[in-house]
Amino acid sequence: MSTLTSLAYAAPTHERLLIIYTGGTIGMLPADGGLVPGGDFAERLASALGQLPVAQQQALPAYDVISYSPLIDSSAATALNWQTLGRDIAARLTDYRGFVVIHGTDTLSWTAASLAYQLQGLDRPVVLTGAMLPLEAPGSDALDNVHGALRFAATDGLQEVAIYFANRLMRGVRSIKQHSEAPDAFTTPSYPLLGERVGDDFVYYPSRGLGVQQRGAPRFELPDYQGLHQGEVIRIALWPGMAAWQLEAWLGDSRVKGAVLQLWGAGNLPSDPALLDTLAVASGEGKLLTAISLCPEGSVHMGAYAAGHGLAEAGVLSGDAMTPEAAYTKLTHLLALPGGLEHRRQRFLTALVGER
Ligand code: ASN
Repeated sequence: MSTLTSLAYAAPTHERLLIIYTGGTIGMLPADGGLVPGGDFAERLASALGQLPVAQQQALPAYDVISYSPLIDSSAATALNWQTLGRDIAARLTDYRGFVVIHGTDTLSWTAASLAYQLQGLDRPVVLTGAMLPLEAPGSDALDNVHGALRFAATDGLQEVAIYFANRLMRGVRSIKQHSEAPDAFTTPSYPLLGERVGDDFVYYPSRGLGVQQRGAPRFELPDYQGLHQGEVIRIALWPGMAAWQLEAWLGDSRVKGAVLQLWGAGNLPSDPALLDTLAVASGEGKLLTAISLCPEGSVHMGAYAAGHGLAEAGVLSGDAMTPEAAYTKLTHLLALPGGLEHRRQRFLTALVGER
C-alpha cells in the first residue's frame, strides 16, 4: 500500500471518506502490451473531479486516497485480495464515514460479496466502483461512476457493501457483471436497486437497505483465507452430457474443500445416478456443496422435479437465488472460519447479509 493524499480542504477524518484504489481499467494507461494499471491515481482523480460542474464539486465529500501496490487487473484477484481489503477497511473503520473501493470490473462483484461476509453488521457505507473505460479515455464512464460512489459513500443510513455503476446503487452480495462492454455492466437479478442517480440527485431507498433488515453491533469476521485461494473452492457449471467421471475428477481431489454447482433451471441434474453418488461421496468426505441455478434469475427448488430429487439427500445445500459470487465467497468464508461441517451448513442456509 502506498501514498495517502488528501483533498485540498481540511476536514476531520471522521467526516471524510477513504478511497482505496486497487487497479482495474478505470485507472489504466496504454502500454506496449495493452492497457495496464496506472499510478498517480489521486492526482488524476482530483483533476477529473475538477471537471464536474461547480455545484457537484461542492457537494462532494472530502476524501483521502490509498493506492495498493501492486495495482492489479482484477482478473488476477484471489481470496487473499478480498482479505486484504476486509482487514484494511476494518482497521480504519471508525476513522472514516465511508469507503470507496476502486476496482477492476471483471471480479468486482466477487470482491463485493466477500467484503459483505467479512464486514457483517457494517454501520457505514462501503461502495465499490470501477469503469469500462479508463479515466482519461474519450467518453469514459469513470468520472460518473466515481462521482456517484463518493456521493453514496457519504450517505447516512447506507450500512452495507454496495456497488455503484452506471447511475445505480446495488447490493454488493446480490450483484453480477452482466455485460463485457456496455456501461451498465452490473445488475442485481434478484434484488431491487438500493439507490439511483436521478438527475443531479443521488437517491437512497432505505427500506431496501440492510440497516432496516438486520442490525446489531458490527460483528466483523476476518478469518484467514490463506489455504482457500488456490482452487480449494470450485465452481462447476453443467453442460448437456456431463459425465460422472468428470464430476469425480473435480470433486474427488483431496485439495477441494467446497463446490458451487450450477444446475439446470430450478436445480436439475441429468438423470445419471452416478452423478448423485459422486456428490454424496464428496459431501460424506466433509466437502461443502451448494447448488444454484445456471439461470441468472430465479431460485433453485431442489426436488421440484424428479431430476433434482436426491440432491438434498446427497448433502447438497440449496443456494436459493444466490449469485455464483455470493455462493462461492460464502463457502470460502465459512471454510476459513473455525467450526464443524454441520455448523457451516447451518450458516450457509442462513441469510447473513441479505444474500438470500
Ligand atoms: N480487466 C479489467 C479489470 O477487471 C476490466 C475493467 O476493469 N473494466 O481489472
